[in-house]
Amino acid sequence: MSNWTIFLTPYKQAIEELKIKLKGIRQQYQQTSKHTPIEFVTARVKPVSSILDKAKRKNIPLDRLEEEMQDLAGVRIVTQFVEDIEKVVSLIRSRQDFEIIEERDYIIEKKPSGYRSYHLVLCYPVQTINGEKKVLVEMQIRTLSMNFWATIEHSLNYKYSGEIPEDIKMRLQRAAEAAFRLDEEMSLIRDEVRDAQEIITTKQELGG
Ligand code: 0O2
Repeated sequence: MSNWTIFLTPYKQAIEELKIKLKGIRQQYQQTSKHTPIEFVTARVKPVSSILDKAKRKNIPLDRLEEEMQDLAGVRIVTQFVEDIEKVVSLIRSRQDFEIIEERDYIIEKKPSGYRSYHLVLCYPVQTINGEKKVLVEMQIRTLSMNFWATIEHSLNYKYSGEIPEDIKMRLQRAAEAAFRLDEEMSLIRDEVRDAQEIITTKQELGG
């Protein structure tokens, strides 16, 4: 690849636009004092060193990255409750400004590591000075609890270069189960939490 900056520019633009759009959704919920299904949004363009590692690992030729590496651009939406994930997915499905080309549900079917998250691959049109360019964007939707687990597991994977020792792997599996139970417990008290949050939002609006 002769110029990574130029190659990755439309991906950068796609994630910046998606961040603004998702923050817009969050604000609209807050303005109506309704519980927002979006707690926060993060996004990144994959660093060149990670692109090269993944291309090597998955045998992807560098001239096929656009088509075959679906997460050059990544957007992560974090929710409070598992039920919010469905809400966000249906909001995304109803949009007219991009196309969904794939959905992977690692919540119903968690990964062997214990990883849980809902993945969507979008085909997102970016307007450039040379016309429209469609890029793939991977969107990950997960709860705070799933995000906590995935963040810790990701750091450990990095530390051990993907070869996490068996005893730590087992602890991670147990932690994944605990994270799952936490989501279940939180769902059970969801209405109470939502009422409290709506009261807080209304108070803030009244300057109380
Ligand atoms: P990053 O930027 O470091 O997060 P593969 O990449 O081989 O796992 P595939 O088919 O490309 O698989 O897509 P998949 O598994 O749907 O999504 C890949 C991304 O999901 C990963 O990106 C992670 O962000 C996340 N992910 C998937 N499995 C796990 C897991 O077991 N643990 C954690 N912590 N995250 C996971 P990358 O490539 O790791 O990049």
